Amino acid sequence: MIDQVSLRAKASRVLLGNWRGQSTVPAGGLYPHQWSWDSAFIAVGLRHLSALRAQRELESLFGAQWPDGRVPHIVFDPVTPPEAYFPGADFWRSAEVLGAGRPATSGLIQPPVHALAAWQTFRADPDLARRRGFLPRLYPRLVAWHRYLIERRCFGGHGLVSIVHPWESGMDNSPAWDAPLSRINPVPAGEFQRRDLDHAAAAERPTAADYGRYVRLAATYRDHGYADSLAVHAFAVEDPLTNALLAASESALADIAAEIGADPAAHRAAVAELSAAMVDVLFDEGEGTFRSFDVHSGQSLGGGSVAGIVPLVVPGLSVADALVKTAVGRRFRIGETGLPPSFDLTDELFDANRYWRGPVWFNIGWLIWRGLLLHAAHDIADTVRHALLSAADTAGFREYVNPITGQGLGARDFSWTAAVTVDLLA
Ligand code: 9YW
Repeated sequence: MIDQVSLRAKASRVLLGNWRGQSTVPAGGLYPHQWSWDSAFIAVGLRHLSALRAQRELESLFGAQWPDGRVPHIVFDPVTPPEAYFPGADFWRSAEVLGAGRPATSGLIQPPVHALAAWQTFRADPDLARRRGFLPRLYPRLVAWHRYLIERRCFGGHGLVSIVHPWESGMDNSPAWDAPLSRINPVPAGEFQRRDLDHAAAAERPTAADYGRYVRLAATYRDHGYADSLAVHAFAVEDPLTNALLAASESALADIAAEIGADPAAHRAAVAELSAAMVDVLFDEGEGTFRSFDVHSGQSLGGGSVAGIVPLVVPGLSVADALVKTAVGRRFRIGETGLPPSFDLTDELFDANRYWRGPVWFNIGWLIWRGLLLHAAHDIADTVRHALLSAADTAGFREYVNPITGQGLGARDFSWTAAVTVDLLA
């Protein structure tokens, strides 16, 4: 039995302990700055503890938005020593593109879950939000963010957004990226110093070769002034998670537009267009899952990533029943365990302890829980909810857990694990 009162108190302590005045760090040691999609999940939990802080969390992130509309994946805390995280502000050199006087950031993006979080944050305290002009101020920024994705990142000609780096997927070392990443020449390990291994076991993190490839891709983008042309990007992949979250966020933007007296029609149309393109290009009917599409090779990438069932979060998705079937089938076993592994349990590439190659992540669990509710799979959603709460309780708000044993792995006192817990308890 979970003691819900005590679990909520413990989760709140983690979340409030990681607050840094304007935003929340994902985890004190390993991730000492602000991360884009972390802040969105954090706001979803924080809204139950302080609606004001949840609004600030999103406002501070969008305060670092680039003039081209991109929302950077990391906003650097100026008072944290540079050696605390690699690659830091001196690697990304955002000031060379943006000029001085703006927050130092990375030049990559992360999945666009922010409009969804903004709408949830509004709903926690509409009076406060209206008094502060929260949505009228954020709406144009969210629109510019989505416009950047649609206008600057649709390289494949399918009306789908491409990510240009595994870090942009939010699922860094997913086996889904092995093939396109294998074409990249790694920067040798001696030419940069990883900081993640100071905080987590090497067996639970990406390998040295993968890390060298991440650095190569990021440095190339930087050296081209963060220009978005396919010629610059050796890695360009249409990923179901990114596109599904964009569609779900467009649906939230329609609600936001209606609330502030703007026209929601274009947002509703975008949901339908994105969802049709996803089904058309990325859906694998035989496997009952979405797969990424590699723009350079023109090939679908291997299935198996949990990203393939996250499109359950898209309202009105035509293939939702097939996804639910896949979720409860032998590859993910969500109906029995309630814990979605990040990769197919039956695949030889499944690795129960290594980062995005098998472990359960709480933000993904939360998305799947919402998606199951959205498509009326209430019993399975309830199983997921209970399993996530019990895993957070037993393992103590770890970054990820082993899907077989439930053992906690990665960073401790991880913010989105605590945030999702608070929201699931609400
Ligand atoms: C990194 C902060 C980030 C998450 C990503 C996760 C990991 C590694 O940590 O990225 O160094 O950025 O994969 O999804 O946003 O929690």
